[in-house]
Amino acid sequence: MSHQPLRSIAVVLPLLLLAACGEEVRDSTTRGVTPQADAIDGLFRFSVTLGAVIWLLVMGLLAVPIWRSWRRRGGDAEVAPTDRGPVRLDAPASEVDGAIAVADPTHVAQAEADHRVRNRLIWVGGIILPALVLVTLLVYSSVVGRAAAHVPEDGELVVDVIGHMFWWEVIYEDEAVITANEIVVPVDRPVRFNLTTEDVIHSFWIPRIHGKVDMIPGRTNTFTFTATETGDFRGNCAEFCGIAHAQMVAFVRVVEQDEFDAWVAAQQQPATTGASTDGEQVFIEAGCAACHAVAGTDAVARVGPDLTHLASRRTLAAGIVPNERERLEQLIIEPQAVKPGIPMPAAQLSADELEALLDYLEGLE
Ligand code: HEC
Ligand SMILES: [Cu+2]
Repeated sequence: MSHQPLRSIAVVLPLLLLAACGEEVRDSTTRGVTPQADAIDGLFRFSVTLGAVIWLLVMGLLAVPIWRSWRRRGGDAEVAPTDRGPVRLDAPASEVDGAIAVADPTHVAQAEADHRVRNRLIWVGGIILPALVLVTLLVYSSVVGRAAAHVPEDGELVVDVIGHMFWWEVIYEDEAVITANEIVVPVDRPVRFNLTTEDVIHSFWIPRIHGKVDMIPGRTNTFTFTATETGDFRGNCAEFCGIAHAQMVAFVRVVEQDEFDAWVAAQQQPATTGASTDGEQVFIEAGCAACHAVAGTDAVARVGPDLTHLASRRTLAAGIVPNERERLEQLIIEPQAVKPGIPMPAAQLSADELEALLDYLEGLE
């Protein structure tokens, strides 16, 4: 036998063990912060445990005949008293079996008993047990599915999240707030997400909040959750949607209710444009207003993210770079270098225009 498989195990096993030493994964489904995520995780753990038990059972059953045949060969070699003469160790298995059956009538009864056991094994192990396992999983997963679906609750906050190539539009209709990529919600209050898309199919997935929910053109999928912890919970588009699919990051930021109220109040204000009217001029003239909106100005387009309170966001281009002046500059003059595939043209601006534009954008708090 070649030692190749052993060698592979010797390499892979320590690697797997080492992987367990890693830092705690931030965005793991196993660390839910909502009852809905916990329910889904419970189903996952149950399925894995059940699978492991069944695997051990099957391996155990497989070991029985292997052990028996090993023992039989070993025994024959020592005793082998048949009227056909000693059984040769190198004889084929059928000949060995035949020799034993002729030699001892109790073996016939034994064979019949074995047959009955085998039949019972087929019935129980092949039909009844799998049916039970599948029915259990079906019932459990429907219970979890129901618990994790949209269950209308009093006082829920409604947020529309719309997928775009390659960013997330976020609308709080009742509060008259529009933002992008970073969804702020209060802790301990039911929140309902209405999910749809402006272009192709995307899938909205914040692992610690809820399972994946597809965003499908012409349809609105919903789910409700109640976060029990504050914090920033990250997720990514989970349905391949084009070149920048892997760079389509979303955050759900869970904050205390009063922090949420303050955030909403700030977002409802028109843009603080006082600082740089030159910059606003550049913004309009450079064509940015063809795709972006800034509340309180002539820019009202909704092709790209609403920039009214751009400076209040922590990241740019759907979670790809931190919201800093150099990054903003790079995004404007060479967007493809920041995020290949981004549907935003590079701006042609003089140094003065660029400075004014950056001042303006940084003033949008
Ligand atoms: C053809 C439409 C279009 C034009 C014109 C355009 N943009 Fe954009 N812009 C987009 C799209 C689409 C995105 C989102 C891309 C993504 O994140 O994948 C975006 C993203 C941005 C962002 C990041 C916003 C965020 O919250 O992440 C900024 C800032 C921005 N654009 C500024 C500008 C400026 C300044 C101009 C003018 C010089 C401009 N854009 C011109 C389409 C456009
Ligand atoms: Cu997507």
